[in-house]
Amino acid sequence: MSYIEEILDLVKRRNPAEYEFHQAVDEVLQSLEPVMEKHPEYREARILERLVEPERVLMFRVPWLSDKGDFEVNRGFRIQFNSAIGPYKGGLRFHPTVNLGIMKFLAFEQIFKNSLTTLAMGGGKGGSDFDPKGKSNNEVMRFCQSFMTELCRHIGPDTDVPAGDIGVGAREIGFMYGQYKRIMNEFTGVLTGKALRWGGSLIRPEATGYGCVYLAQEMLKTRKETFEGKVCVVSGSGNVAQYTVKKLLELGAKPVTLSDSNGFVYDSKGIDLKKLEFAMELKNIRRGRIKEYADKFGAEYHDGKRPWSIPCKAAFPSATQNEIDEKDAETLVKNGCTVVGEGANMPTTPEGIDVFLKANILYGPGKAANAGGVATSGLEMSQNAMRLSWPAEEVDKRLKQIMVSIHDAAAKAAADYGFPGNYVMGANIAGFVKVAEAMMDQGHV
Ligand code: NDP
Ligand code: 2IT
Repeated sequence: MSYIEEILDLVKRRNPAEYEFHQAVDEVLQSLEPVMEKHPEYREARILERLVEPERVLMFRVPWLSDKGDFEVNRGFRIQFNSAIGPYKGGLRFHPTVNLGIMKFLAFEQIFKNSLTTLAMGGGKGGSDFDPKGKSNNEVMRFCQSFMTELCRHIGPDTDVPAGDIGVGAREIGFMYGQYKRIMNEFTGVLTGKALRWGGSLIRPEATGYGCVYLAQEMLKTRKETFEGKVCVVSGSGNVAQYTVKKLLELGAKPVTLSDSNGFVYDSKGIDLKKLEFAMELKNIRRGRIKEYADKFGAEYHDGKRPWSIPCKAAFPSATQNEIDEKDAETLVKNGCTVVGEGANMPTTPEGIDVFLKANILYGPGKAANAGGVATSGLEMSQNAMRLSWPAEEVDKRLKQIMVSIHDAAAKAAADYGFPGNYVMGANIAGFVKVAEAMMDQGHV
């Protein structure tokens, strides 16, 4: 058994049934084989053994009262995975599928993603199996208040700074911030993704989608191509999907799909700005189903399906983990897809990734492609610390610079280690080395 296999075996034994966590660790560790060969000092210092063990795992009860007066109980999590290069940073996910393995996979990914951003942020993630769907505003508020009543003692602007993810947007961040402030009696940048009026950053709502398209644009440049006229397939219809579509439109591309957990819409005429506005109002305010888009604009609706069968040049999975399997990847490649930008975290299964890599397409893994969101959260933290706010152009310029630097760092690391064009190897290696070096500097902690 190789050293890497030994570590994987240890992770599986020590964390039974945490399948998504195993998958995320497996992918990263496989990429690190050449790094570990080149740096025997990492093995001696047990860097990998330490890296796969979270610094702290918090799991707590979240009791709340429904509108009917029923007692409800959910489970809350915060994984403080690695603080070698900065305070823990990462989103909160509220979704009924949330469990310990999903939280740990997301927090593990976040370590390397945050490292790639060039900013000083460690890796963390949290959330709950609470389902915001179908809940009233007051129920969501009571849940958020109860969640923060426990979480507040574990976080802080220099300790751990949560933000949004699936099911957590501006509304939930507002409710949680209000409760934090009330208990701790301090107005600080303890959460990002805040509303502009009280400490949020311009461009943070747009950042993940915009950043994902910026990274894809950089990948396309290496083949002297642009987005002009390219048909794009996007999954999801939440924050990341919405702003991915918006940026694609600005660059002259033709996005044709959106989806939610019930199915997808295919608009062969293309989703334009007006239709996007409708989808945003539908999803962000009325909180309805994407099928309404098809009903309103006469587009096709495919119930219970994902959009990968629609022929395209570029695909942007922006919903959830493992939404592209081996077959989907084969279909995409067969239909002429040459660019994949992962807005979601770990949306492609390991078998799917192999298909993309073998086909030598421009495949931008989530760690690199969706890092614009957390990077702009980092910029929100900087603005909060200075008690200043930058104009949109300034934040967008910095976001773009960061995405270019992530692209270049991943491309360089891949080439340096003999895997030119392999952004999976590149992102994992570049993200890891900075964290490993910091851990070496700080002793055996
Ligand atoms: P939102 O809650 O705004 O939107 C999520 C979208 O994905 C919705 O359309 C939702 O459908 C769909 N979706 C969620 N879970 C599933 C599922 N199990 N099966 C099918 N569809 C699903 O979340 P975001 O847009 O913020 O997040 C999307 C992805 O991007 C996630 O993987 C997240 O981790 C990742 N990400 C987000 C960042 C951010 O800044 N927000 C930053 C980096 C990554 P429905 O409406 O039916 O629930
Ligand atoms: O997965 C992610 O990077 C996020 N959900 C954003 C995290 C953040 O702290 O902005």
